[in-house]
Amino acid sequence: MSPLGQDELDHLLDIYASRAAFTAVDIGDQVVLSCDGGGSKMTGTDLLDLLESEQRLGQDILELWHIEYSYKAIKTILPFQQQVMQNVQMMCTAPVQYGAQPNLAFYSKPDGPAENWFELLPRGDIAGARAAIDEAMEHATKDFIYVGEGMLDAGADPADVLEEAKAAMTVLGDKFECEEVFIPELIMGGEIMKGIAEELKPRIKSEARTADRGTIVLGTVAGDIHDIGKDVVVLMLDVNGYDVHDLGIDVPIEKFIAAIDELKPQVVGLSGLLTLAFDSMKATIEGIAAAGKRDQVKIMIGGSPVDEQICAYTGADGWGRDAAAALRLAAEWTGGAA
Ligand code: B12
Repeated sequence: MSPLGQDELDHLLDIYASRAAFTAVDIGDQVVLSCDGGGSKMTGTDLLDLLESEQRLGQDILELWHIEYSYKAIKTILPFQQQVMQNVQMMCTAPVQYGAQPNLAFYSKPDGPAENWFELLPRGDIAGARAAIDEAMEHATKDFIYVGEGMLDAGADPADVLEEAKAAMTVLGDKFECEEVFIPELIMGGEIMKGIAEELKPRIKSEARTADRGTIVLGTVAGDIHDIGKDVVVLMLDVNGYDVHDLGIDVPIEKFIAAIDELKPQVVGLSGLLTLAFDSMKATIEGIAAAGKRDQVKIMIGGSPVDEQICAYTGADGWGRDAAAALRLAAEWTGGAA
């Protein structure tokens, strides 16, 4: 596929920036489908046109996006999108992607309810600023849960809701790398993500199977304290009937070995997000082998930077991109269906 020329890029920008409800553009074999005008402008006919274009042009992803799912905007958009989602599910097989991005500034004055920390900080009111951020985070978490529950009501897979939230965390990570946000924002993002997972847990649990499918030990390897992704994996394995033992974060090799001794798991999962974690994973797997226990367990690794190459480097039996992959590996290794 040849790269787009400047004219075409400008044209695309016009489309994305336009207030039009739906636009289908045919450039070569591609089709760009865009819904940027907010929910209220899309009518049944637009939806049919969109689906027709999509099927005719072979596009299999339908995106329903709204950038700012926060505070004021969220409540009016969601019911509309729920309906669209239900229609889409009845009429075609296109996966529906929701966009949700946290913007804490929307929760502070003058638009939102919390005090504005950008005003409080220069006045030296650090405690007040901290309280205002906490308040904003509470609102943001509630709004995410509102969206999450709405998507579930409309028939979305609970795991997809968590994956959507994960996508927002990836954006945050990229911004951190470019020095657009800093550690406090990472912490806030982490808190929000944990809040979402916690709130969705009962909902996911009630929909999942509960058969006893085997024992799994999981932990974040030594030197790494990231646990949000590991917690999601633990949650998904747990609700799918595995007896999961979470060893926590920064887990030393000896603790994994002791857990294998005591709990006799079929599967051990190692999580890690730092580049440093690769060596820790390798050392953990070598430690398990040195303790004579390597053939007693299958070992899977995961975390955003992990791939096939890292899997080979560490000596793990498999790796997973997300909780669904962890579930597939566990099922394969314990002789069940994912
Ligand atoms: C939130 C966050 C934090 C929070 C963590 C809070 C917490 N309780 O976990 C805090 C603020 C504490 C933090 C600290 C640090 N962080 Co940080 N953090 C992140 C961030 C933004 C999001 C991570 C996250 O939670 N994602 C959401 C979850 C759901 O996704 P996930 O973890 O990928 O998990 C999924 C899959 O990977 C998979 N999975 C996960 N585990 C497993 C296990 C198995 C077995 C399987 C099969 C699958 C699997 O399934 C999960 C669900 O889908 C990432 C950015 C990123 N792109 O990942 C940076 C990031 C990981 N952090 C980074 C850094 C540098 C740090 C710090 C060193 C910063 C500092 N200077 O102090 C410290 C690390 C301290 C330490 N020793 O660990 C870098 C790492 C760079 C690198 N290559 O090493 C990243 C990539 C940011 C960046 N782009 O620079 N961080």
